[in-house]
Amino acid sequence: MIQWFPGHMVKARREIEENLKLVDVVIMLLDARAPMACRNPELEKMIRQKSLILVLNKIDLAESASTARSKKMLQRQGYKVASMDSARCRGSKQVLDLVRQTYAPQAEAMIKKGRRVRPVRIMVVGVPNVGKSTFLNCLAGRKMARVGEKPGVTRGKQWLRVREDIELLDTPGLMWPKIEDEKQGLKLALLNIIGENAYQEYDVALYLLEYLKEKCPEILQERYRVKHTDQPAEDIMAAIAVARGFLIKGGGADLDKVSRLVLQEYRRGTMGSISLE
Ligand SMILES: Nc1nc2c(ncn2[C@@H]2O[C@H](COP(=O)(O)OP(=O)(O)OP(=O)(O)O)[C@@H](O)[C@H]2O)c(=O)[nH]1
Ligand SMILES: [Mg+2]
Repeated sequence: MIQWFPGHMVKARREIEENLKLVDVVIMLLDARAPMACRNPELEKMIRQKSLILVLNKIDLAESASTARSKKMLQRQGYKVASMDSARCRGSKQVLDLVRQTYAPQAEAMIKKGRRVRPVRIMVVGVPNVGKSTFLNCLAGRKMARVGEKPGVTRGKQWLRVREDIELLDTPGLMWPKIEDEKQGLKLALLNIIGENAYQEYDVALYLLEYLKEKCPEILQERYRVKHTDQPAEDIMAAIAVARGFLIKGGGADLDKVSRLVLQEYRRGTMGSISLE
């Protein structure tokens, strides 16, 4: 079973909890390729009392039909949902509209009392590496928060005035102590949400190949030159090694190298936009 709950997250959890009092709206980012797997039960419990907006991020790496389906399903459950490509800053208008809508009752109350409407305070939360800092930079229109390809980049909290009317709090990606569902752990690892020392790349690559085999065998055939996709994922892995000439000394297949390759190509979208839900 994959589990990942590094020490700094205990402190991060406490800080998020403390700062919730200061916040008007919480925006929770989910990876559009597997939004359900990205839902952190602990985090959702903590923010239960707050106005929440869900943002399906990285839509450029997801299948649009699948993103639309997830969005509809979440909306039916009563959530406010937007979708974004934060890397290219596409979709921010949708998010800002939802923020305005959510903050309107509070803003009106301030006006009624004859007070100046203060900037809306938004906390951005989510599991690691979903793009929280990138999202914040997009809304700010400039690079204010540090971004990175690996999970665990943002450590301390920081309030940033991103626009005239918005203050944003970036938070470190948060996991929860125990992932109950094995598939969920594999999806999170595949999406690079879980730190790489918490799993074997080989196991996650096998999961990916198994998934591709069922869902889009043509990728295995065309991109990786696998002739027969109806064989076990282990054999597909070996076939890719042979086709690519990934061999270890003595002539055996270099399965670690294949694992790294397919994980990287999935994560970067090189093999296409493939959703997991
Ligand atoms: N393709 C694509 N990549 C994105 C998008 N948003 C973020 N990224 C990339 O995802 C990686 C993680 O981005 P960050 O903004 O650091 O993610 P984070 O949620 O702040 O991560 P932690 O601080 O580690 O929790 C970076 O390589 C970003 O460039 C997006 O919408 N599309
Ligand atoms: Mg960050």
